[in-house]
Amino acid sequence: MSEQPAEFSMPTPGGFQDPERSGLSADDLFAGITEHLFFTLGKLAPSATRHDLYMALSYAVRDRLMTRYLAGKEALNEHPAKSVAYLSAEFLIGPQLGNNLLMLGIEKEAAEALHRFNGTTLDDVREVEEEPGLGNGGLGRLAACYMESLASLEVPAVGYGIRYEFGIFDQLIRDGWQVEITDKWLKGGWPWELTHPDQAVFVGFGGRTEGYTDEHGRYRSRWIPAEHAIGIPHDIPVLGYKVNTCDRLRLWRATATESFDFYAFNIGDYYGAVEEKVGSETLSKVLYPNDGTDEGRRLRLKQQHFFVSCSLQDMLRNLEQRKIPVTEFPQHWAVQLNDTHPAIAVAELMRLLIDDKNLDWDLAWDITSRSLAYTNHTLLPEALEKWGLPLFSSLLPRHLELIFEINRRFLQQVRLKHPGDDAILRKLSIIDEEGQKAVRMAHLATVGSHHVNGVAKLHSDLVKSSLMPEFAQLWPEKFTNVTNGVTPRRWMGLCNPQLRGLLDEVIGQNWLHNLDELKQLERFQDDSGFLERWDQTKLESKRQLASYIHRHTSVLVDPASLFDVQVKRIHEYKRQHLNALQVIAQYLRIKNGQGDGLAPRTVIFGGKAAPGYYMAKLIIRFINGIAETVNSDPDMDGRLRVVFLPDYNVKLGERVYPASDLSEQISTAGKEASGTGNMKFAMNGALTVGTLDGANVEIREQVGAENFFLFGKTTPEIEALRKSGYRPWELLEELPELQDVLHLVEQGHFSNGDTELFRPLVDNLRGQDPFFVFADFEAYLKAQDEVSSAWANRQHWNRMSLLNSARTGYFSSDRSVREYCDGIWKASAVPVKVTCQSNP
Ligand code: NBG
Repeated sequence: MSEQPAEFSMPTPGGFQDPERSGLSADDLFAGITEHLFFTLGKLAPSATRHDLYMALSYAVRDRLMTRYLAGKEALNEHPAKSVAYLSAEFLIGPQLGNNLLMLGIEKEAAEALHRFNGTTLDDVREVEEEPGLGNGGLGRLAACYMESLASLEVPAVGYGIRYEFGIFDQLIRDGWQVEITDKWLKGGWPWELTHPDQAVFVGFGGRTEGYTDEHGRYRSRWIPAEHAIGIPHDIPVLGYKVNTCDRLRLWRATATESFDFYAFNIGDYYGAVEEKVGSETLSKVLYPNDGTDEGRRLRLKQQHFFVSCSLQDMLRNLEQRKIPVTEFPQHWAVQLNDTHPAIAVAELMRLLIDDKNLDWDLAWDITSRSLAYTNHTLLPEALEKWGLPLFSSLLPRHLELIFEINRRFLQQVRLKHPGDDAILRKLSIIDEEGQKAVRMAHLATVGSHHVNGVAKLHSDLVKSSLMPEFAQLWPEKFTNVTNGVTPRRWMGLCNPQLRGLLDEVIGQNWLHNLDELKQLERFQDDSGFLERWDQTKLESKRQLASYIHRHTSVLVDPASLFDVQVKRIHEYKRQHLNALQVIAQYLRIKNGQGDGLAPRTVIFGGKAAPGYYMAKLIIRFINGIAETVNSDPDMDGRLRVVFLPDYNVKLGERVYPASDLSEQISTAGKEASGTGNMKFAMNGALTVGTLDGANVEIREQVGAENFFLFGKTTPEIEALRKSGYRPWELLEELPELQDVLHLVEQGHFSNGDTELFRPLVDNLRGQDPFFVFADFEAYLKAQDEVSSAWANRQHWNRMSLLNSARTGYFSSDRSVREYCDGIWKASAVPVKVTCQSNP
């Protein structure tokens, strides 16, 4: 990536001592907090609550981002360069305060300033911060990591998405079951956003199209939408690590065009008078949990079109304001489609260029297909989006016309390559003609993009070989891989201060800029004194997690035991039930006096199940049943504990990763596209027990096979088993230990004698076992035995742990984002200079 410098001087309004509010000392921050308590919150310092202090400090920190936030825009005006537009229906950004302090390098100063308010600590205020749960899991968190790395690498970028009023639900556990309650992240006020109503955008829905002849005698089509919504941008600054680049997340909130229908009101219909307003505003009300049910499908498609249209119009307006011709769109915007949720962009950009900007088809198509690129995040058929034609045409009639034309031209290209092959036309068509006709969004995205990438080597290979082989054959150069990465700033620097301190001391501070520098740790691999310190930092994090566990679940766990952790969304393919069955096997061994070689373990689970996903919810109930029985059995004291941590989210992840010894990455091979939790664990020194799936494959390559507990069938072996007719009930006959485990479950041992509760789970495994739990069970137990013996030699374990951290530089999202910039976006750094106080 080449670099172009740009300079920005803040116009200085007179009269203030610190006109830019840029001072970074403890005194400056103290003044900022006091000022915001008084002027923004209307509070006097002595009566300020923790939440007030959190708000006031956040505003003071936000002030310190403003010069940089504005400077980036100015820099682009002076030196036009390509910006990345990352379109994503989800951004799981996590708490902002601590992260911004880290990025500015002012954690100590902020702590000192806060301390002057009755000894308040940073932890006190960070604890009351609500996190915006604007995503379901890995996909949304990845988008947040990428935005951070883009800013840290000084690349101009905007993350476009939806400002859901209600994000992912909060999870409670009642009687062992998951209970969902609405997430009210905005209830206490959220200080990190800037609303720009002046930049609002109109979006149409429904209605009809009509043909007409324009003044040049050309036949054209015009869309007459039945309704409109207005999108109002809410911007969240995304500051890079110790640089001046401050990118933006631009999230759209929907509001009605006419908030009040006076005619309806005058005839006495009060409800009718606000009906349209209520209708338009439900658009950005709630994030969809990914449970693949039909409910709300119409609203979901509306959400997708809403945010995509707002974002593309915003990009076009931006060019217009800078007097850049629309034909230069691809030189100025690299638009990334994060999964198929924004895939409607292919048709919407065509519509805007043809209908609004009056370009002809070929030019519009050239611009569109040179600007868009698509990332695929899953092979699971139920997650590949399709929209039935009746729904699509009633909501987006003009888009459907355009899609038919895109498809017609595309299929003509296929015909030339495969003359007379109707089967291939049916397979590749954007329109699924089988059964109820539907638009295949992955096909639309692929046809309209210049690159299509998977998110780990194995996954990208499977996209080419099994998901879209005919497409890959047609356009081999289009398909590529970018293995996921995570930001080391949040996932090591911020969440693991103990480890950060140790690393800063022994390898210097540059590793947070360049994670490959962790390699230097290798020189300590045989230094027993250092390994002891390594162990102590881990122990300290485990103590803190143990205290959290006690406060939130009342379970007492021993920080000296092996913390064996599986945190992620609950899904059958991720196989939390395989882990649970293995825990029962260990329990039985201990009960039967055969547990001598077993490491004392605390097995920790966490994750949300989609509200409509019955089997996933039953798995949560199952884990809680096991926990209750195991934790109340005196025979298990000092040997086994099981914990289900409620409400797993970014904030909780920050507590969990540093405190883990063993990372469970046990999905059925071929199912997990990449995983990113697996990387966070390894960076923080956890060893992995895992299958050859997703990015596990590359983690094992990097850290070394000898520092990874591998088990299980490979993707081709699973495929072969499926093809040969997998019969789990027969397999079970050869697995006596698993039989004992299942008998105990069926006898109601983990359900207070209730023999029915877990029957659907056991019957499903015995009868179908769609994710090959039985097939991998024995190998998994064996791998867990290896874990136990490795734990017995602590010096050796610590060495493996150290080597895991040392060799995970590759999984920094900086590396992934560089690959996107060089290979897909062709975007470069634009370093920004500011004349206000710079970073320490
Ligand atoms: C998820 C995959 C994960 C992957 C993330 C980020 C979806 C559709 N996919 O394996 O399941 O790590 O995407 O790429 O949420």
